[in-house]
Amino acid sequence: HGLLYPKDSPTREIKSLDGVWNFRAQPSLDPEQGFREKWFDHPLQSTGDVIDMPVPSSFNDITTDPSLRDFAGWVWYDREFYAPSAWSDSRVFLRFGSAHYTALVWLNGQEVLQHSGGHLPFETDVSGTLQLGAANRLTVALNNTLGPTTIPQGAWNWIKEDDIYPAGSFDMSYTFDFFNYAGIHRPVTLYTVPKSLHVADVKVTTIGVAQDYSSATIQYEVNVATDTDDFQCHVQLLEQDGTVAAEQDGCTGTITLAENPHLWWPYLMNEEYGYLYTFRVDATNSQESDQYNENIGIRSVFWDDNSFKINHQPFYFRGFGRHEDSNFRGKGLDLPLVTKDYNLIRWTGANSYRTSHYPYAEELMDFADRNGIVIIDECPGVNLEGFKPELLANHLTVMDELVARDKNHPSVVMWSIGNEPRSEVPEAKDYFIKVANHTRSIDPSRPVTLVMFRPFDQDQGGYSVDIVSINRYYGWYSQTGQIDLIANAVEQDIRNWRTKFNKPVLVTEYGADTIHGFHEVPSTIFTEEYQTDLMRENFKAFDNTKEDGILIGEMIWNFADFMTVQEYKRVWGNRKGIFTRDRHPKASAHILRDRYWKLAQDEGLP
Ligand code: E9O
Repeated sequence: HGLLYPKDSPTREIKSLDGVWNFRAQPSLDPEQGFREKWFDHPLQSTGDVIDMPVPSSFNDITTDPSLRDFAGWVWYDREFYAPSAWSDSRVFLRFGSAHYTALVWLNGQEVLQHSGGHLPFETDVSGTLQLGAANRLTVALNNTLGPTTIPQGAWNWIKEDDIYPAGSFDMSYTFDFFNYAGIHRPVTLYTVPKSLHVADVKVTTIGVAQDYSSATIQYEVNVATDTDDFQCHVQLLEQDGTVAAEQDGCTGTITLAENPHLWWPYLMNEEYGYLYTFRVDATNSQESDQYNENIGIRSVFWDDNSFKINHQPFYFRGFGRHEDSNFRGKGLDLPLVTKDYNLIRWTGANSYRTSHYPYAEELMDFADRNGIVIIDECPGVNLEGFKPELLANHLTVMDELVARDKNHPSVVMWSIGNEPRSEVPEAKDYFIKVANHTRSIDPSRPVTLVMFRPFDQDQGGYSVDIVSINRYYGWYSQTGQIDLIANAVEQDIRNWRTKFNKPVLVTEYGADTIHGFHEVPSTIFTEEYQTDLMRENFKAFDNTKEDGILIGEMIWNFADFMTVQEYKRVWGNRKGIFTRDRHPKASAHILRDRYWKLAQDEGLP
């Protein structure tokens, strides 16, 4: 079964279970209590005090309770809902967009789902458990604890009990800086499909775009879940205005659009950026049929040792590293924020971003498709270390789940198998070659990158990749405050990576923490002037290496300020945003905007 995004259609109905749920955190001294007392067997309310918790949202910033903000362990959610009796002719699936990190799910006291991994969807058929025409109770136990083999990794430690710290004191640490927000982060949905057959998965790949754009070919594969083999598929490709561009029978096949197809173009590369077709599938047997409508874009991605191209044209990434992060909601899906962010991205003239450092909500990916924003799709393998077989197994699974979810998004042009691994150790080489090759085997249509940060001569991860991505902080984490040393160092460094691995190079991070409203001339660190000075020096290095055909893109760290773990090096989070956490522009937003629009103009605006 695939993990198609739940959409309604003439044959499918959707019911959202988002809203205010009951919630209870399980004190760390007795993590088993909820399981021992079978909290999933009764309304959570009957087990003791519950509080209101919105879904989707992180739970950390919702209350005033400090122990909940930095909580580690099990939390419990439940809610009641009705399922209409009209659903008796359907199968019903229960789907979570994501829940961080390990989830157990019960429906009416019966365990129906388990999932580990905080950023990808999971679902199951609940037809047998759901009570139609009656009330149902859905219970979720969720654990945000990270360990040595989870992706990403972390450590949960009891603090030794002594005369200073009471029993039950603990801390949780992790290898990355962003705050480990937890909760049911994305929509919870029930959806129906016909009983005897349904479209379980659809995969559509562009396999050819003519050099003169006069024609294009896509290949498709529809997976139908059914018990019999007397069924057929009818597929239609619909233009944005609804007219039929092509149609044919068959659950697998190719379609060639021979008369000037509408290609999917990145933002500012063509007037018709973000053009989407609807790929409509009707699966039918003698009794009933099911329809699913997938949005697809027709575009080619090409890469070799010297170039990266979309629709045969060199593509230079003008972009951002980002986070899913905001006040109150933490990492919970927030559509007003998502929409605002896309408007700000377009305002800067950017054409791309990386989903640093985990897969973002499916709703964001759809926005990227529609807005022509190009995505480097990153798995949650951030700052990995140790490289043990069990970690590798989980890493391959998360790549499977990520590619399964995002394979049809035209915006996704590259997979990132990790960010800043401790890849100077020899075992990193083999580890990342395995992850990269596995990713290529499930999706040969996109290149693979790994984002590296060790010195180029020590790194072992780069042997695995098609595109070398590097994070560079001259003037910040090294030679702090020395603006004059930046340009040459960055340029030389880019050239060194190119020489070592002989692949196109992408700078996926550079930047400086900046408190908006701090000003100083000459600039000193944390002022808005320092951030802009540092950027201008980096730009010099980018221009020189771009001209030599080495650099294929630049992404500033970060789009917006974001929350981190509490530590004395961070003042209310990581402040490298060019927007504040509330999305107010710093001076840097304006100079980035000038540069990105200038780069777009040099390429020739449509
Ligand atoms: C990853 C990103 O998630 N790169 C980090 C970003 C940062 O601002 C973080 O938010 O810290 C930068 C890594 C730079 C490593 C330099 C190490 C120098 C040690 C003194």
